[in-house]
Amino acid sequence: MRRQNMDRDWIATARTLSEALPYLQRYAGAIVVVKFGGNAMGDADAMAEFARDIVLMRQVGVNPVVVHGGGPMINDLLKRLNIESRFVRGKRVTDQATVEVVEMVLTGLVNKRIVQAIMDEGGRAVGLSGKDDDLMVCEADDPELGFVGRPIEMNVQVLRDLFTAGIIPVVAPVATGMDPLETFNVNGDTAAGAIAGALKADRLLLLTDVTGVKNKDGDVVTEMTPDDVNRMIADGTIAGGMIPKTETALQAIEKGVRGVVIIDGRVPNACLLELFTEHGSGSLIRP
Ligand code: X2W
Repeated sequence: MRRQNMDRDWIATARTLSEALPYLQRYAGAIVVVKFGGNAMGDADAMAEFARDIVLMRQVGVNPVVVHGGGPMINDLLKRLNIESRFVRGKRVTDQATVEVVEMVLTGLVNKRIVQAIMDEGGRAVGLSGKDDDLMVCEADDPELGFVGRPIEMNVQVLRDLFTAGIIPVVAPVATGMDPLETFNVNGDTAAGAIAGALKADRLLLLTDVTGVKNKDGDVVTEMTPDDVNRMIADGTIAGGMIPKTETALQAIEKGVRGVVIIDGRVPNACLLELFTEHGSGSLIRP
């Protein structure tokens, strides 16, 4: 409805849209892979807001791919089934019973929740896992971890087919092995990096619940090269959970991804802020 309304600065809203033009032009036709972690999914509002940003990206001509996690949701069901679980170097030790729960939770519950949220915002989404069309084929990462997979072969044509149809792919990090009866649990960041690498994506956005990569003084470093990252890992500035994330970033860049951004998914409209404003958010790693 058209009306006079002085409660909000509508002129500023129009200006914001106008200022986004160069960014909209830059990203038109770009491939952007977004890793949406279980911790970032929080409540229904956070999910709806994330879905809205993804639908907006698609609407302005970006080809987004959502790769999700769901660690906390897997923990919940394992607990209800009295199955104990532990992590080694950030990855879940995965036996046969666990991999069944992982597949049910990720490809069922979590994947479909995200698909529904995107549909609810007016987008078109299709959920798949690494098993669909052999998107991601894995081998065992480390015998100590059981059925944890390391991607060895990617077949991303199905994602390109979905882009052409205007459909947003939502990928659960579960994969098949060279033996088609095998199922592997893949770390969500690893899966997102492998998919972004195979697509030679323009951007990989790793949504986390920290503000980005910090220097020794605790300030977020807004831009880094792979050399900077290696130096910061070697001298201990990058530590803990940030190590696998930055390593994923380096591997993705090696495969041809143009830039990887580690951003705080708790910031409202984090993806839009990163892509369509001059401010960006979090830490950009690029050659
Ligand atoms: C993860 C897969 C889910 C995931 C797991 O079992 O929890 C491995 O650890 P977040 O929410 O992104 O942490 N897989 C091998 O990565 O979830």
